[in-house]
Amino acid sequence: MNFHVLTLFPEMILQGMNTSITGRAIAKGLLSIEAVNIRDFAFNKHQKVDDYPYGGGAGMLMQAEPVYLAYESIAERIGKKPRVVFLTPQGKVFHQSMAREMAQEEDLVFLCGHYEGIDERVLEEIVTDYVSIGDYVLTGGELPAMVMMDSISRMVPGVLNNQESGETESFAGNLLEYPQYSRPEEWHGKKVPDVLLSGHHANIEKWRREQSILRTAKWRPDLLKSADLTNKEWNEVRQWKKQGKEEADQKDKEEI
Ligand code: 6GU
Repeated sequence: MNFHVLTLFPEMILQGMNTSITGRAIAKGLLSIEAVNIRDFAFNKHQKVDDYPYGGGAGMLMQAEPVYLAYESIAERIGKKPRVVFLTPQGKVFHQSMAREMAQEEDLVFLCGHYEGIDERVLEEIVTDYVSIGDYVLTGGELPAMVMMDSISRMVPGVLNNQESGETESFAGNLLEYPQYSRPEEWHGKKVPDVLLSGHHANIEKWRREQSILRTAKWRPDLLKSADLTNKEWNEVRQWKKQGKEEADQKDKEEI
C-alpha cells in the first residue's frame, strides 16, 4: 500500500506515520508513505498558497493551482490517476467497512485542507472520495488523514503480527470487543473472572461473546441493531434490558 499525502505540514504526517505499528510496516516495506508539500508547487515569490474568497467571508482559501500541480506530480510519477480522498467534515463518515475497502487499493492520495477550505474547482477535478472522521471540527485534514491511514494499514496483510486480530477486534460483526485481563490475578481487590482461569475454552468463548454483546447493548446500542446475533442471543438481550429496567425501577423506589 502506497500512501501519498498532499499537505502543508509534511513533517506532521511523517512523524506520526513512522511510529509504532505503521512505522514497523514501513520499515518492512509493506507500506510506503510520501508527504508532498503543496507549498513546493506555489510558483510565486513568497510561495503563497492561500487567497481571499470571492464574495467575501471569513478566512482564506487554499488556491486551486498549487494543489493541482502537487496532485499531478504524484499521478505522473505513479503513471495512473489514483483515488484521491479529501478530508472534510462535509464528507461521508469514516467506518471500518471503508477502511477494509480502501485497503484493496495499491495507491491512495489524501488531500489535507487548511484555512477555511480549498477552491472548489480543483476538488471537482481531482477528488474521488469526500470523507469525515466524525461530527466535530478540526483545524486541518492531517489528523483525519493519519486516522484513516492507521486504520487502513491494519487491514493490509502482514501489517499486524497476528493476522487474525485485524478482524476479531471491535466492530467485527458490529460488536465491541470483550474485556481482557492479564497478571496479576487480583489487583486493587478486583479478581480476574473465574471462567478465564478455568482453561475451559468453550466456556471462555461463550463468556466473551456474551460480554461483547452486553457491552455493545450498554455502550453502543446503535451498533447492536445491525449486529449478527442468533435468535437465542436476541432473546437474552431483551431479557437483560427487562431486568435492567426492573432494577432501575427498584432503585427509584428505594430512593423515594
Ligand atoms: Cl476529515 N477534516 C476536518 N478539518 N475536520 C474534521 C474532519 C475532517 N472530520 C471531522 N472533523
